[in-house]
Amino acid sequence: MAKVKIVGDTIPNIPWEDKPDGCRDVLWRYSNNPVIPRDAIPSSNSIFNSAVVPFEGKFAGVFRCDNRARRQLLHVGRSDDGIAWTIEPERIRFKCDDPEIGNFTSGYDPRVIWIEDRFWVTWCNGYHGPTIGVAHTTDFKEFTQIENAFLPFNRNGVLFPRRIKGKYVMLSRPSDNGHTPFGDIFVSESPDMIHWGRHRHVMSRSGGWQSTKIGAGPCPIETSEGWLLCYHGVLTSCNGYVYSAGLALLDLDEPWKVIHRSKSYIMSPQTYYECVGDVPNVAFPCAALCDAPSGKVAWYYGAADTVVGLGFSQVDELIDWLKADAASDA
Ligand code: BMA
Repeated sequence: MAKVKIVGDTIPNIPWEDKPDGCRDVLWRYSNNPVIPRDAIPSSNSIFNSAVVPFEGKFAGVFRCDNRARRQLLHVGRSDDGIAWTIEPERIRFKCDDPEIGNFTSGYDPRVIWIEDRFWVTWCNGYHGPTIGVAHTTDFKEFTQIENAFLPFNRNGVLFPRRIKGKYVMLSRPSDNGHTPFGDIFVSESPDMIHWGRHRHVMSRSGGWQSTKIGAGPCPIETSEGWLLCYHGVLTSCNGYVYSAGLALLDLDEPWKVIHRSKSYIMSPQTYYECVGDVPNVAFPCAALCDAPSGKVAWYYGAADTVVGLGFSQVDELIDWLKADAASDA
């Protein structure tokens, strides 16, 4: 029984592996990573930065599959155990009332979350530059796309799992049309998932591993201590960008208020499959499964823009680590 309460699902079959003896990590990696290879479907160059959710007692998700023309596309995947995945070879064809918006050019870095009566998918959508695409589904067969949430340029649009004070709430990271050498996290609200406003600043880039830019990762996890947010941070080294991940706790009612924020990364690219691939040195979390009663959290992250990795952690340990790290002089 976890000390910190997670408000969320019970997932008795959450993928899990106990922390190895002697491991000092708070977020430890699955011993058989990567869980999805780059060539899981015939057309793929790489499969990474992808989102999964519990679905009908099993698991489903939306996967970033860059094809061999190096076009960024979104595919459905399904799994009985959250570890062995079958990715559909055909990409998602969104239904959309407005051909201007429904004219899909590219999509990447999806997030998926259940809110009230349906799954919502957000992703980085090509519309005269990157912005935040939004669609919903109930069955992972038919996806209905609605308006883009924001003007270009924006990335890392990440929804909260419930309305706050009656409004849908989304984190995002305004950016540029390229590889964006800057970027901070903002939050916006909407009465209807179409009109977004009341934009508030959440947090800016900071030192070290998060000094170039930051962006929200998986959809925030509601806990008795606040919204637990895992976010990525980027360091510019003489060898290019390095993508690591850290944690923050946000106020439950006013999520632009940061209660704690990690100074250290909780995960950085250190294994072979995170350091070697199409874009070396990238660990990019996009999804978390949480089993509320046990406090188990399973994280899915893109590794080196090439494959999908899985990691595990325990909510009490995450919060204890975050508080200690935030208060440290790291
Ligand atoms: C970002 C996004 C991510 C990618 C990362 C590293 O700008 O494009 O999809 O993982 O760069 O290449």
